[in-house]
Amino acid sequence: MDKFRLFPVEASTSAQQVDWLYFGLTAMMIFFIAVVFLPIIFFSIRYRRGSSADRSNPSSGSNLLESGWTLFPLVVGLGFFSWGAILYYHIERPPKETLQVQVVAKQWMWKLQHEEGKKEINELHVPLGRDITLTMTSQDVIHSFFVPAFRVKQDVVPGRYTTEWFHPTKLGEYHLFCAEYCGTNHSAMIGRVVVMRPEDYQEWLSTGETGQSIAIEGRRLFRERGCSGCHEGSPAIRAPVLEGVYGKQVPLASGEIVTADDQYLRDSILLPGKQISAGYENIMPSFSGHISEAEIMKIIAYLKSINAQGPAGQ
Ligand code: HEC
Ligand SMILES: [Cu+2]
Repeated sequence: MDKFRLFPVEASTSAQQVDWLYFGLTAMMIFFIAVVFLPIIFFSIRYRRGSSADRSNPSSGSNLLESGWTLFPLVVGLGFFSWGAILYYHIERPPKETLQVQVVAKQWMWKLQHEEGKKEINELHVPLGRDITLTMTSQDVIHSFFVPAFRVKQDVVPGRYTTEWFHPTKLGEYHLFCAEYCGTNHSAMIGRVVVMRPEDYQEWLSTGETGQSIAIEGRRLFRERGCSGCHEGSPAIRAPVLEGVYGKQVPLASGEIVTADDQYLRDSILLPGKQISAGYENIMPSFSGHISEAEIMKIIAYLKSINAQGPAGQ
C-alpha cells in the first residue's frame, strides 16, 4: 500500500504552483480566523457577566481601525485573485512547442495516440522535462482527465476539443482518473501516466506496434474518404484548397470571419452546413456517423502538416 500522505506527489511544474496557491490561501484563512476568533474568545472571557473587568470609558469607534480592516482584506483578496487568475491562465494555455497526444474517451476507457503513431489504452507514457499537450474529445458522455500528481483536471466533452498540458518534473508512475461521473463503470475508468527518461521514451516509441505517424495516417484517410476528390483541385467541383488553412482567418458566407482551429476543422467535417466558406456552395456531405473521432483527429493532424512544408513525407 502507498505510504499515507496528505498530498499527492508534486510531479509537474504546475503542481508546485497550485500547491503554493493552496498553502497561501490556507495561511490567509488561518490568519483571518485567528484575527476574528481569538479576540472573540478573549473578550467573552474577560467581559463575561460578573467579571470584575474595568467597564468605564467604552470605546466610541476608530477611523484608523475601521479603514484598516476594510482596506487590508480588500488588498489581500485582490492579491489572491490575481495570483489565482495568473496561475489559471498559465495552466489553461498550452505553450507553443509541445509534444502532442490525442485522447479519445469513451465509456469506460481512455484511448490515446502519440504524434508518431504509437497507441495506448488507459496508459500514457511521456518523457521527463518536456511540455506535453493533450487534445481530447469524447465519443459518448462527458469524462474528465485528472492526474492528481500533475494537478491538472479537464473535462472531456463530446463534440468539442479541450486541451490539457503539463510539464513532468519527476520520473515515476502516477494515477490517471476519470473525474466526471460517466456511468456504471466510471470508477473503473482509471489508468496511469508513466514519466520516463527521454532516451527511454524514444526507445519505447519505437518498440512494439508503432504504426505510422498520425499525419501520414490522416493523409491516407483524406484520400480514402474522398476528401481529396473535391479538395485537391478537381475541375468539376469548386472546393477550397486546404493547404495552409490551419490557423488561417476564414471568411464565411454569413459575413463572419473565424479562425480555422481544430474545432473549426472538426465542425467542417461533421457539420459542413454550419459554417460555409464564403464563395463556395454547401455541397460538402456531412461525414457525421461515417468517421470516428480518432480519424477526424488524424485528418486534422494531416491538415496541420500540409500548412507550411507541403504534404507530409510522400
Ligand atoms: C463533394 C465535395 C467535397 C467532399 C467529398 C469533401 N468536401 Fe470539404 N468542402 C467542400 C466544399 C464545397 C467546401 C466549402 C463549403 C463549406 O464550407 O461547406 C468544403 C469545406 C471544407 C472545409 C472548410 C475549409 C475552409 O476553407 O473553410 C474543410 C476543413 C473541409 N471541407 C474538409 C474536408 C474533409 C476532411 C473531407 C473528407 C472527410 C471533405 N472536406 C470532403 C467540398 C467537399
Ligand atoms: Cu469517464
